[in-house]
Amino acid sequence: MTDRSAVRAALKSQRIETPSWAYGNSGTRFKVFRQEGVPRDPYEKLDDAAQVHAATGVAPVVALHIPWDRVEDYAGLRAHAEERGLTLGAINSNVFQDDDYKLGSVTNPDPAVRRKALGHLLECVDIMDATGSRDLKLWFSDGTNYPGQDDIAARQDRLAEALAAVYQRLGDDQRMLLEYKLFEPAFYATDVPDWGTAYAHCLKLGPKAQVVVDTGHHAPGTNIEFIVAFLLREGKLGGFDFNSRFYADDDLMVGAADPFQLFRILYEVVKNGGLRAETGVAFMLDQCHNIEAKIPAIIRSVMNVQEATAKALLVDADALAAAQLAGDVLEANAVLMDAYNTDVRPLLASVREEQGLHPDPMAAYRASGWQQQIVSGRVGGEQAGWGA
Ligand code: LRH
Ligand code: MN
Ligand code: MN
Repeated sequence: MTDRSAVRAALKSQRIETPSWAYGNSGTRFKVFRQEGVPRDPYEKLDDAAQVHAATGVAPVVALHIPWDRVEDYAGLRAHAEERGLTLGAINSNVFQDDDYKLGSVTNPDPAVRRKALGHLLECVDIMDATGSRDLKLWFSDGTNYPGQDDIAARQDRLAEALAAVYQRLGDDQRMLLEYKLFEPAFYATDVPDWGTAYAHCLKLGPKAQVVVDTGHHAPGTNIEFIVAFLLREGKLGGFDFNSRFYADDDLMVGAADPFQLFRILYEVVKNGGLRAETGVAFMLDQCHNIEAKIPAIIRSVMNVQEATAKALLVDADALAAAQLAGDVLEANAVLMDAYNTDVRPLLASVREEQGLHPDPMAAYRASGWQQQIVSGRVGGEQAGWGA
């Protein structure tokens, strides 16, 4: 039997970090469909994030992307967040949108380009000092398109050199999270293509370097929960970039394409202690809402993570361990599926009510009037968005 009060406590203490870029306009390489009322600057993105937190009670942290969220005064941005009950989360570096990075950023064969990229990464740590952020998230689009284009091993050397310089610059309470992605925009050899490459670099760097698992960054059919269990066991899982995908890096709402996979991932998190705050696992979203309304989509995504977490918490650990020890394959599988097949929506509704929240976050947002307010109030100015 699972301890229901422990389940409720765990659900109340989980924190889900939302990405600033999900609030802005975004699209595919074919078209950006602009929406009314979308934030015009990072401050307005935080105003929207505060609505997600108000409706769900578990989303008080907002990740930033530099330069998309570049402001004059980061301490001021932090104050703006804190006035709304928010804190600033991971600083996502961006060394992929500059002409100089055509052949790579930190792995570029040209040392001047490498210096420029490193300068940006170090600037991101300066920003973390001002925003109070714990995490620097590093994703490199670096790689090659054609066999022979560059020396694969030399690029690893250049990567290691840059990572070491950034690691040196981190403060005592800061971490760097290295994100991997199999392909895109490089189509032959990506420099950080998989968890093994990220893990090897992080292991060499030290305890402040950890791996981040973006659920959209694997080959189809990859067993992501295995990676999660392995990294947690090694103390190297820094966090997640949650989203869901049907084909490639689709960045759709987490839990929309494959809620069973999300459950399996969260089961490994729960089983291996990753929900405990001291492990530092960050539950971040990395999504773009290209055709759906943005704030409700983010609320729905937060709820999807909560539902998968609740199901994972409901797995009867004693019954599962007994079945596993007895070699009872069918019973072990049935114990896991029982939890997955539980309707946890009433449990989550009552947990929210206990926290003084509306039992249905989507209804709470609809009733708040915020959407009408931003549509009529945010006119003029350039709307911020992915790549803005
Ligand atoms: C790369 C990525 C990475 C970027 C974000 C916008 O595909 O997942 O996390 O920072 O998208
Ligand atoms: Mn990501
Ligand atoms: Mn991605």
